[in-house]
Amino acid sequence: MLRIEGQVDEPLGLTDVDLAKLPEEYQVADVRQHGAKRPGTAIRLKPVLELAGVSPKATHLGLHAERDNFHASIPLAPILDRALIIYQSDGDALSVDAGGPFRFWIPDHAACQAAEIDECANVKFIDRIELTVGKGFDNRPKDDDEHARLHESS
Ligand SMILES: Nc1nc2c(c(=O)[nH]1)N[C@H]1C(S)=C(S)[C@@H](COP(=O)(O)O)O[C@H]1N2
Ligand SMILES: [Mo]
Repeated sequence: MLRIEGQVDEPLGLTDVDLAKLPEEYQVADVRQHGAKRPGTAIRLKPVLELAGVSPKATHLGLHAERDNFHASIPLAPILDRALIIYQSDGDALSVDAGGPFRFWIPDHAACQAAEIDECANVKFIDRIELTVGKGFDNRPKDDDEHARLHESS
């Protein structure tokens, strides 16, 4: 289940099956078209946020992965129209090997450490998306050494 909460009218919990039922126009059949290495079906972020009704006060999007305690908080405006949530592969729930059950995907992200919206923000294993006023909790690596250590450990 993927929870959408924080600065929203109505907090939601969505399964991959719920996301698959959203209109075809919001679906991306294969995220490899958008630079992903592994196959996967995705849904556009914006209609998912619209289901929850995002408060106009919200400025940042928190991407929370309890599984490995990895969290990112990124500005909402620059990614609202392009970010995707990868949620299935071949009609099945996305496997952990592919970053599932849900993986955030920004098609034209910058390299890690290059900007706030970077490859590190393509958070795997997300269970919660949190809208916040101002930047929220973020424990992405802060420099090249931390980033290198993260890659050694995973
Ligand atoms: N939950 C979680 N998401 C994560 C990371 C992580 O350690 N945990 N690493 C990030 C970094 S630094 C990179 S480069 C990419 C790696 O994604 P990949 O495993 O698909 O290559 O995932 C990003 N998302
Ligand atoms: Mo990375």
